Amino acid sequence: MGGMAPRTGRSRNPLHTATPSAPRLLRALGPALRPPAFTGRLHDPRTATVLGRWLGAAFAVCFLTGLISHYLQHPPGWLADDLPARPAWGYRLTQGLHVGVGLAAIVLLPAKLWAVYPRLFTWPPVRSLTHGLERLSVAVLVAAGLFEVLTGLLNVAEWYPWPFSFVPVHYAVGWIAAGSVLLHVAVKAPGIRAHWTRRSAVRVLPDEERDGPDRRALLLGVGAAVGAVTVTTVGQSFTPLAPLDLLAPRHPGHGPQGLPVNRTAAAAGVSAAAVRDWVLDVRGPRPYRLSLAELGALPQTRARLPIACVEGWSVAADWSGVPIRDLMERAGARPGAGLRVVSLEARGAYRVMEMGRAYAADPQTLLALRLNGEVLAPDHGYPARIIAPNRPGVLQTKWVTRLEVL
Ligand SMILES: Nc1nc2c(c(=O)[nH]1)N[C@H]1C(S)=C(S)[C@@H](COP(=O)(O)O)O[C@H]1N2
Ligand SMILES: [Mo]
Repeated sequence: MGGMAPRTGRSRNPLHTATPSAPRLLRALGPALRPPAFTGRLHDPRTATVLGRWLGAAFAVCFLTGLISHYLQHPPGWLADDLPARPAWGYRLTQGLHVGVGLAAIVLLPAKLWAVYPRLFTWPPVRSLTHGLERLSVAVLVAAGLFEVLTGLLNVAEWYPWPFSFVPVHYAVGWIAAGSVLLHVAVKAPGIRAHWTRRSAVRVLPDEERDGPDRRALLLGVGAAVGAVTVTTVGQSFTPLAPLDLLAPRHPGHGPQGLPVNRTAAAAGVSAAAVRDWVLDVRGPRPYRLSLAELGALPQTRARLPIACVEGWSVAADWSGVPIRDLMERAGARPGAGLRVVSLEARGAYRVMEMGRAYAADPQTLLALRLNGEVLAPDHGYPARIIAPNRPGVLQTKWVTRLEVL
């Protein structure tokens, strides 16, 4: 035809007509607008329910452990004094779970979204007000879930390619995610119930309701992927598996004195000169100052305690130093007093830290001078740092220069 349109009659393509009328346009585009048809059984509600159950459990663990982490780091005033300093490994466990289960959700969330994405093409898109609201709640759930998983992952990698502060935003969106999960489970309750009862029913299932090899293969694949992610990362906090932590951002043994470092002395601007004239300044009813030699001459306590970073890595180590409560007593602190700790570091979010009564009174809360039998390395807080049981790593202040009894 050499590109020539037939001259007889009008072009069939509505875009070729000078002024296409709206109905004609719609009719012509109709086939393109019609939603695609999905026939695969893996996109059915049963697959969605099984994956949703796993993902829901993961979200629940992340939300609860996230709350624990938040309240340990930013306790409201009425709670600050009663935060428990025991069990010593508590935060190590809850934050290890938070990050470990969050990493597993990186597999589960896309799997679940893949199972349900044909629903995007539901026609008509909105059937009623309730249907519209339900779809809106799912959109919020998907957005909040993806946001939490993604920002959590990048935080673990210490990469912050966004203009907002990670902690408050990750926390706030956690509530949005939790709320929309509850709403979603409530809306889907009939389907979820049907799924459970079908499972336990004795009656013979019609063919299309039975788990076929395809669904089993999909679920096995997702399970294997979760297992692989877990086994190659969990070693950053569960040290027996440390040799396998190929994908973990931190290896628990890598760092001076066998302990990772998040912020080095150089990065914190703590120079050798600043450390040379170091004295510990203790403020309270009976203020006093101690040189490093004087501090080392006081009775020392040893404790095996973990550093458990909010980013997920954790390692136990042998610490020794002077119990904080001895130093506070010497300053004339009343029993039950709290403490403010100030670092030599010039600026930084962790320069000043406060600890409530339970931490200050715990015999294992130390102003540590030694780590694994050696004088602290500069990157671990030389000359002195805080180490306390059941406490987020960010609050284990390094390069301590001043204690203020509250
Ligand atoms: N002064 C000060 N102390 C600090 C930090 C800091 O940036 N400044 N980082 C904290 C964080 S986030 C962690 S996880 C621990 C890590 O201690 P480490 O470097 O000895 O392993 O130190 C904490 N103490
Ligand atoms: Mo940390």
